[in-house]
Amino acid sequence: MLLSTVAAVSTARGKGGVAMIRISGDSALEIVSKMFVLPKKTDVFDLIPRRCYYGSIVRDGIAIDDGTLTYFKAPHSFTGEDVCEICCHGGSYVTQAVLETVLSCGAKMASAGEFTKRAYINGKLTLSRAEAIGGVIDATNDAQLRLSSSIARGTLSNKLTYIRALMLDLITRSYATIDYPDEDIEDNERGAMANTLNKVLAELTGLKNSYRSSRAVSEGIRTAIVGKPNAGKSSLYNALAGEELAIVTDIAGTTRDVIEHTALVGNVTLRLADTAGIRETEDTVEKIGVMRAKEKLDSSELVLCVFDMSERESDQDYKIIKDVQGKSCIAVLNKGDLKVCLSEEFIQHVHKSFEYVCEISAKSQNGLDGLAEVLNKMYELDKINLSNDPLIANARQLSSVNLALEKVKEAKDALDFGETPDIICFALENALSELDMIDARATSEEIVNEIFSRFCVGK
Ligand SMILES: Nc1nc2c(ncn2[C@@H]2O[C@H](COP(=O)(O)OP(=O)(O)OP(=O)(O)O)[C@@H](O)[C@H]2O)c(=O)[nH]1
Ligand SMILES: [Mg+2]
Repeated sequence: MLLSTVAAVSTARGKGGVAMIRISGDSALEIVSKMFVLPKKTDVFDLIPRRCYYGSIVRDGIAIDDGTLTYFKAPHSFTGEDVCEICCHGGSYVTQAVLETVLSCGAKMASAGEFTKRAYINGKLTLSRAEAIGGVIDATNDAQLRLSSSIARGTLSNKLTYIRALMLDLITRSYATIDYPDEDIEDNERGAMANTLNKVLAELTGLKNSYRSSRAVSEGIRTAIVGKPNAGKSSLYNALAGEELAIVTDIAGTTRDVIEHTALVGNVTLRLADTAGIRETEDTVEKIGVMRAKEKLDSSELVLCVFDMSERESDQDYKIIKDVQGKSCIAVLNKGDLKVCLSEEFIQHVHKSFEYVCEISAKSQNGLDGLAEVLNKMYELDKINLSNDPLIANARQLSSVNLALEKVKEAKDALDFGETPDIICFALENALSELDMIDARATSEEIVNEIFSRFCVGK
């Protein structure tokens, strides 16, 4: 248990209907008894936990607001400590006044993420679940919310517990053989251990691969929209953004600056960049635009390569196909609402050059569903249920999975090469401690502090 009792405003800053001040620690009730007056002078210490009480908030003997008080008795609270939550009117000044009253009655100001950190320290949350609460708060679209909410509810933690149990079983079996050094591991025992090791390898590989999908949802993919002038890049950009952000005209060379916006397409968060149409030009400003478009193309992770179906192809179209070779790419055949003038030969060339091809009309927005499907497929989000499947959510977790995977492979090699059980055991114990870093059964205090400092105050 931590000694100090801390408080903070847990609702968002600014003016609102209601604000909530949370107080957590051994002295929560004592602090509240000095500033929250219940009708008929009911003693705060007699409150029934998890029931909401109406009363007055009093500073220096004068009521400054009225509101509600809910008491959560340890360990049945978010932090695992005694918690009191006071809801008052949500003006900035009144909220600050209530918080200051709580602080003057003996609470210390909570630091960023302190409530969640205490929940973790008191065993109410695993580290991956605590991190995911940050993801729920930061979510800006439905896919991100479903992903973070699922991890916050424990899907990843449960999977880790399952893998851990398999590994512990292997370690126990290895120890059993170590205890009888004269006996080698029997053949059927060796077979059973190999089976379990393969299961562990498959589970860890699944988690490792899941990062590509979860990153596409949470962090987003740096995506450049490229093509020759007038192909309809800005029209596509606007259609995906759901807003008329970029200027669209029938004049070739409209876009010069790179414009950026984030949009959810399918379940993939695209960090879109609309760029100038790529062509040879003598115009000074357009030249700079083309140079920036090429830079954006080089630094992007994904390219939406737009072709105009309503016009005969040009050398520029062939050149762009060459430029994007080796990049992760989707060919977008645009203006599907008009008569197709691209040659059959060129369309075949596109199908040969790109793994993914979509036909759309940026103007009528037809075919955008197909583009969303392709994106889900590319990032394997068509096979994943974001609300239920365990996924690795960040680079820290991925690094632990990779290290654990390496050690489990060492254990498997040792078993296959007929090494002694102590060598298998050693590799497995190392694998287990790497895996335990994810839910912080073995994470350093420094890492834990770093994680919680990214939260806002009041969470
Ligand atoms: N019929 C039809 N017209 C389209 C479609 N997409 C774009 N256009 C038209 O094509 C012209 C060029 O569109 P933009 O989106 O500005 O093309 P761009 O590739 O951004 O052009 P630059 O910025 O000049 O490189 C405009 O007149 C659009 O209205 C489409 O799907 N169907
Ligand atoms: Mg444009």
